[in-house]
Amino acid sequence: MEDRPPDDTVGINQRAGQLLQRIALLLEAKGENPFRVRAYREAAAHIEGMTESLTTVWQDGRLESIPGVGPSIASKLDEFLRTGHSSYLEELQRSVSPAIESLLSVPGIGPRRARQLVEALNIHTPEELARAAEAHRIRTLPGFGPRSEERLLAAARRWTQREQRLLLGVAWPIANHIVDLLRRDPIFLRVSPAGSLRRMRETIGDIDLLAASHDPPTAVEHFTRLPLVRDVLARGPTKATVLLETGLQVDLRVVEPGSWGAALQYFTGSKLHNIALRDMAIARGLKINEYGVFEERTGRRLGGEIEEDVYHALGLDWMPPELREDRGELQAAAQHNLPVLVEQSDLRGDPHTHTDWSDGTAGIEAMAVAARNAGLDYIVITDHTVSLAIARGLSPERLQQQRREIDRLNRTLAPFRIFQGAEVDIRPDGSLDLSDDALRRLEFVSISVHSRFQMSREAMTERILRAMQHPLVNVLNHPTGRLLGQRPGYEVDLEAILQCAASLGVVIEINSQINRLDLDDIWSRRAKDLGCRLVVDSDAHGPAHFETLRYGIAVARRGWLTSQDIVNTLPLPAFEAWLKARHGRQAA
Ligand code: DGT
Ligand code: CA
Ligand code: CA
Ligand code: ZN
Repeated sequence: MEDRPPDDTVGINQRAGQLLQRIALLLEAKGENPFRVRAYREAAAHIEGMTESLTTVWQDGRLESIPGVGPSIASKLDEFLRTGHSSYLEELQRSVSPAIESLLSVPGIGPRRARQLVEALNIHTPEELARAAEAHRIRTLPGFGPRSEERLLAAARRWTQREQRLLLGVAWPIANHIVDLLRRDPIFLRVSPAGSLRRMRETIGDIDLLAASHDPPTAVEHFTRLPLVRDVLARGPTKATVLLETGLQVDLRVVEPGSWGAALQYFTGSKLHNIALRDMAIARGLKINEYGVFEERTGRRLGGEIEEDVYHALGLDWMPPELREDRGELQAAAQHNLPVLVEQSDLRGDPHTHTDWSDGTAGIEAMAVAARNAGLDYIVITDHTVSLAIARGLSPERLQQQRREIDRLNRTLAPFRIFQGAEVDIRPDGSLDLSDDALRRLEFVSISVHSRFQMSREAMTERILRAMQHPLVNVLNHPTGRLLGQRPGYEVDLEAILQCAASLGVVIEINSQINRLDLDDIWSRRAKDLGCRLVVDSDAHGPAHFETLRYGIAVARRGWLTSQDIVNTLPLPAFEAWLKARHGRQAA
């Protein structure tokens, strides 16, 4: 997907989607017709899922061909694409009180509760909400109680104390766009992401870029004059910090080409990795810094043009940035024992995708074609099951209808292969949301917790352990349920779950959705050590979402995983054989 248009499909489509989502929220706050609210949300979901840039669709006069977009929404998109803002949104913001809007930003507070809190208790901000909950003033309101007060308190605290870190999946496309722009400018000899972005951490504090140039001051000048720069916060002869139009902060440092490698190593970090590395250097009578590697006694420079110089000088193998967290990578590099990390191009299929049969935005064929264009040989369609009503979950009858369409498409799309699976809901008692008969008719079963997150740790652990015992289960999805920046995972004994998964042969998911990345890096590594195998999948709800596989792969790499650890690196015949072998174990 490297032939992305320069205006960055994901960026503009996501910003337009966010605009419509905000309008929907404010309309909801005003108690507007729910069908109108839903139309905005539906249009937003479709736009966020499109592979084509919204700009192109708009220029071709095809806005109204987008599902959910009628003349009224089209006119708002038109203004947004022309001017970058929406007078309709601004008008709505004027008519909804800032207090309501501010309270709506706390997860778990809808318009009705927001209005109630403002009117009854004169609460205007998440901070005031937290204080009122601490003073037990909320439990007295009609419709609230001690439990819901406790939950609101936790949500308000999380909101007010949330770290202002950006999702990797938001920062990465923007950073790469800037890197592309700089690389086209001949004053820059080399440009690379650095810092946590190059290490592909799940969230990013600020974007760090490194460049090499024979003329650093002019290079810095060119950087600060990029059109997407709103403000220059700091500037020197070799570095600058700028604020982008989007509010993002970017640090650029420019070095002479001779110290490129040393500087790249230094500014990639992590800080802990660098400190450990420096200690190793001192023990060998060496000194390393952002200019190079030096002999302590003589001051002689041993290298620094390429990153390998730094590691090789210490007898270490070069290692991928994802490993540089001081989690044993230096010892492994010294023993020439680093793992050969899985790469995105190793993925052969995607075992977690949705279609418009449930809450996806595209048909089965469009999803299959998008997966094929992303270089995959097979996908599993895993639409939701009935208990997930908001996602229009499928009944056994609907699943059978869907199967006929999948069979038909498999005849026309071969050798590409579509498998029929389902993302089966785990009920609160640990039973599955489909009968054994219906499960047996599927080719693949993955299971998820989507409800009752507030159970006790023991009950939640029991619930998931019981669900995994079902012999037809292939994969446990997003095992912790966390949403980055929104909610922590539910309370659960993950260690017990991973142990059980390893012994049952249930595969653990690394979900690539940019706000899930669930399991995370540390637990993925633990899962492997306990004997689990994993999948890296997109949970795509639209054709554009296969791009997010990059972020799930980053988690796997940061978890030291190789392609042998990831089931969907199997070629189609081997994957099919794995499904058949599991399916041979009949449900009791
Ligand atoms: P972030 O921005 O919070 O996501 O994390 P980083 O890792 O990008 O950290 P940042 O932006 O403060 O610094 C970028 C890199 O510069 C960092 O990964 C390593 C290097 N660095 C920064 N401060 C220090 C330091 O005090 N000592 C050493 N050895 N390296 C540092
Ligand atoms: Ca940074
Ligand atoms: Ca920085
Ligand atoms: Zn899903």
